[in-house]
Amino acid sequence: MASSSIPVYLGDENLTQETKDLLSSLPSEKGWLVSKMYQLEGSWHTQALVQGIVNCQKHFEAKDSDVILATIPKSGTTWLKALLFALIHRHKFPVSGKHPLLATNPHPLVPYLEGDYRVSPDVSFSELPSPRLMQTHLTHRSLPLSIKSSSCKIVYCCRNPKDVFVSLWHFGRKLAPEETADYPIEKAVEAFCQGKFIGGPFWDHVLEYWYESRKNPNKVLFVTYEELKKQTEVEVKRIAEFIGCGFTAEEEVSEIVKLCSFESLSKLEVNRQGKLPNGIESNAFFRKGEIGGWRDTLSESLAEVIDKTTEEKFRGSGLNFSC
Ligand code: PAP
Repeated sequence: MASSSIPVYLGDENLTQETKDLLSSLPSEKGWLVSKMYQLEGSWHTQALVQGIVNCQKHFEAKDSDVILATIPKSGTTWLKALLFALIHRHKFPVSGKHPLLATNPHPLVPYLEGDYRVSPDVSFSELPSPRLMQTHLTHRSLPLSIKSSSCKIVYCCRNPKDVFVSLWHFGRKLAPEETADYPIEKAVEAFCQGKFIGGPFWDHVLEYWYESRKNPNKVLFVTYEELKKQTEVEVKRIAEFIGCGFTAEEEVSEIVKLCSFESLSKLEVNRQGKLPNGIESNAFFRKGEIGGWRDTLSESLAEVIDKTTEEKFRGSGLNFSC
């Protein structure tokens, strides 16, 4: 397919010669969202993201006070961005007031590290209030060294792989209808299980952070979308404690939970209409927001294919997803 049909945010503008040289040395494949994706350090990315990752690895300097949200796409990024933003800034922005989340989609409120570095290495996060809150889809192994060596905190959220796949499937069809039109779901499941999708493989991404969280629980907090959904207040308090802004006995956590819930955020005008600065429609990040929502998209046999791969990949790790 001609590159002119690729949405702007997946395009190849602003690529430096250095990136082009690097891209020509990387394994590449046709993806189900983009005509071509490239494998860098074990994961698959668009060409623009490869440039963003390299820039970010070279130039990003983490501070000890930073909080980094890490996810593989479709695992709860939007929800956690909202929750972490509301938690960290709850004294500056009380829920009872004119909260930024009422007027702005969670994505622009929390910078996307390697995404912001796509166009240029000259990125400054100096305008961010302290503690700085940023988000990444990078694997643990690809994180800029300063994130690993500083005392900054990493909150990692994962989600059951069938819901991740289905969420990604619908997102892809909405974002790039022409690119995905001739991509049958059976082929997409196969690609997902082989790890060949933007951000994949799922398994390695999750396992790397899972083991890191066990090795270094003060550095990496492992959260699941499912637990967050089932006992939101408990999990939100645990996250707040971890990032150093725990709740006092008098403080109410329920207001933040309500503000950031799927029901509240998805109804807001700002999340129903318009586009984000990167050109993606704001409402593309709010679809169903359920546990086990995969059932209305995946046949039993395709679900089994993902289950079987999950079982193989997670065997012996202590991780499993039963929903
Ligand atoms: P991203 O990584 O591309 O930013 P991400 O936010 O992780 O996407 O995933 C979107 C999913 O989170 C959607 O799931 P679904 O397709 O299964 O419905 C979206 O509905 C869900 N989601 C968004 N906001 C919330 C929220 N506040 N609470 C629960 N789920 C949410």
